[in-house]
Amino acid sequence: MSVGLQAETAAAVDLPRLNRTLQPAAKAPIRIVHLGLGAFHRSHQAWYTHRAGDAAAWGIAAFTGRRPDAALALAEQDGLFTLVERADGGDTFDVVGSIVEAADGADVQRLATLVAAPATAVVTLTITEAAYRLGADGHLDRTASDVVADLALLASGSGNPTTPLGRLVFALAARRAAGAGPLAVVCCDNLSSNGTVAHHAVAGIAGAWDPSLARWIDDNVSFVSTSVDRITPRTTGADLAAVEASCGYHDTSPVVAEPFANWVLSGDFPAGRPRWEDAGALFVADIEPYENRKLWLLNGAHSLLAYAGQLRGHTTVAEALADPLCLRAVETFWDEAEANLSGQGGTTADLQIPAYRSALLARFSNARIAHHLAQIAMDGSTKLRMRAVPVLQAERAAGRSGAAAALMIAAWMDYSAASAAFQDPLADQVAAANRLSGTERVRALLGLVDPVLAGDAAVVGLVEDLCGTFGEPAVSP
Ligand code: CS2
Repeated sequence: MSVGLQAETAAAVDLPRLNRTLQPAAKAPIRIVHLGLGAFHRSHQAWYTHRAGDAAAWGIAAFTGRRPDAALALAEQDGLFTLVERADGGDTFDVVGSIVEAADGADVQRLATLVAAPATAVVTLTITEAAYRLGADGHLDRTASDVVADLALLASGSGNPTTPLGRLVFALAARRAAGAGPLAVVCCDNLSSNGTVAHHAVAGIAGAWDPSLARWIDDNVSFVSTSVDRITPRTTGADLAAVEASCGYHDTSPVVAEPFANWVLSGDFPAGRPRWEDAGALFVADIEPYENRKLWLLNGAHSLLAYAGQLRGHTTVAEALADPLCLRAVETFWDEAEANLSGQGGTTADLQIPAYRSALLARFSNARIAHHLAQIAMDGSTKLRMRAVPVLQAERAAGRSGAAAALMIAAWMDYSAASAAFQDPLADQVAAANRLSGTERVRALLGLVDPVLAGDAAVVGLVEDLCGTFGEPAVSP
């Protein structure tokens, strides 16, 4: 929550502040530690925990990432916040009480204390796809400057790690030292096999610091894979005002989300977990079909709309989807994705793809949710590896062109050259590639997403031909 938003409404009205005196809500004991206290954590894992049948036994201590602001604002409300469920037909308001401590992510000692507490059974993560520091080869990039810096800090013991995974490794070392036993780490970021990715990244950092810690993690930490879903746009000043008008209190940290929510989990919880199934979570043995359906159909369409839509001058998902050129690109990409989802072990019927697709069209068209394309466009080099590359690879392996998946990559390339607001962990390399021209530029940009594809002249040619499909941009930052 930005300080600007707080100031704007605090000055405008004189209402009581939301807290546990105003809205009596007992604080559950801390048994979950969360890294990445953003809007999505609040609309998703915190909301599921709040609605679990045994919610009274499961409190969350949530840590911010780079800045303390969200923790400071939430701490003033004893962790309470309003969830605004925004349907086509109107808003409903619910106070969520599962976050019982909101802390600055830089407070690594507090994180270590809580992770080392025997009562803590679960660590959840929403730290962004890019924070796993995966190289294009799918493994931890140990040369990333912040990873190098954290490894040096851990080795020297001279300071606190600054990356979320460096902090988690530090805290897991404290748990080992305390003899507090096994626990589950639950990755809630939009990555394929996100539990395995989290495991590799954590083990990579731990192993480079202290191989015996990496072995302890392998033996004691269960990395649970999940598919998470709930469209959660950034909160605006108008949202704060809507809460005040409807609820009669001042809340600096409300979160707006669509009514739809989905959580599929796969893995063990050696120290227990809340009954999230009471709130609709699904526990499965094989998560891959679910995660591919979500990553390709929902997130893939999102990325395509983010780049194509902005190149066409649109600002929100709903606006972009109303543009026939963008809609056609999405439908064609979905056809390609679906052809490859269908191939998985006869799961097509369970996945109910036609219904899923039409539900997505309805969710994306919810014009009351102003989901900004610029928010989705960030970190594309990482996101495309999950959203476009697998479909493109599968299509080519099946002897087809993969042109719709390639179009998503081409639109990202055009956007990267056009946007003043381009944000990406590889922004410097992207800028350098954009100084090249023609085929060389396309090959260099593709190499940042997937070096193998960049080595395939036919794919480079396909992407190059598709560049410019959405016109020469007037992208607003
Ligand atoms: C979006 C996701 O920003 C993005 O990349 O695609 O945050 C998306 O809104 C969520 O995964 C929906 O569950």
